[in-house]
Amino acid sequence: MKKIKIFFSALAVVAALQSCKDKNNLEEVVTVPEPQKEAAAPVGNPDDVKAEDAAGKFQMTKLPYAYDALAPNIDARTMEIHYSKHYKKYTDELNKATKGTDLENKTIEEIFATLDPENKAVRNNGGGYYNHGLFWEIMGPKAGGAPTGALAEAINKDFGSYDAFQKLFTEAATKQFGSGWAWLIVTKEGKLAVTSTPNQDNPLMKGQAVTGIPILALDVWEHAYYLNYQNKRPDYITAFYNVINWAAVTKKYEAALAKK
Ligand code: MN3
Repeated sequence: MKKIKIFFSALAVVAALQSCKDKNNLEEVVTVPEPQKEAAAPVGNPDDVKAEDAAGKFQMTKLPYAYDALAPNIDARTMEIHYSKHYKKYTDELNKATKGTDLENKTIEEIFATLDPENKAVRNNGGGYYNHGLFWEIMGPKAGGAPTGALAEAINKDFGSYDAFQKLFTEAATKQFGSGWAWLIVTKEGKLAVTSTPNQDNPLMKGQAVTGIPILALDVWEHAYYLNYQNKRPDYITAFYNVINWAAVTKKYEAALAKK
């Protein structure tokens, strides 16, 4: 009897070992599929994104680089959502708010110069449309550093030094409470100034405390940085200096001086 018991016990051990082996094999099979694929879902192409109203007065400014071109300073997913969802929405809503009105015959700058601040649909969506268009243009891959030429001279003249400008701009972006924008502008006297605005307002709008032509813009809405930086807005502002396309800002500066 004892012998039989031992025999069955031995069988049980062999069976258990076998099942363990099978389990291991099974686990291997289960864990083999590439988990990477899901994590690295491909981002889209900004050129595929168009305003809903193809015949609308306001069309999206082309993103002059790929969604992932500004990484790691601004990640691809943030750029994609920002451009294809937020910016597109402002563009679509601006077309709806101006269609069939006399605003449709004006440029966005002309609209801001005379806009009734109570016209919230045009103020918010027009601001969102213009501000983001500028924001995309003044950033770029392999950018950053400090400006050169005429703009560098003007920065030294009006702020004392590039470092002094950067300190002021960082402060304006950091201290803007809640959603808004930090700006470098050319005033009507032809001088450079740093300012900030709430929501989608900008310094071209009638009634702003500081007015002028924007040449550099930083979006400090949470949607611009939350995926990568969460609540750390100062880290996002620091990273922004790595992607400023100063050649593009200089062109804006020269155009602003010519418009005066
Ligand atoms: Mn934004």
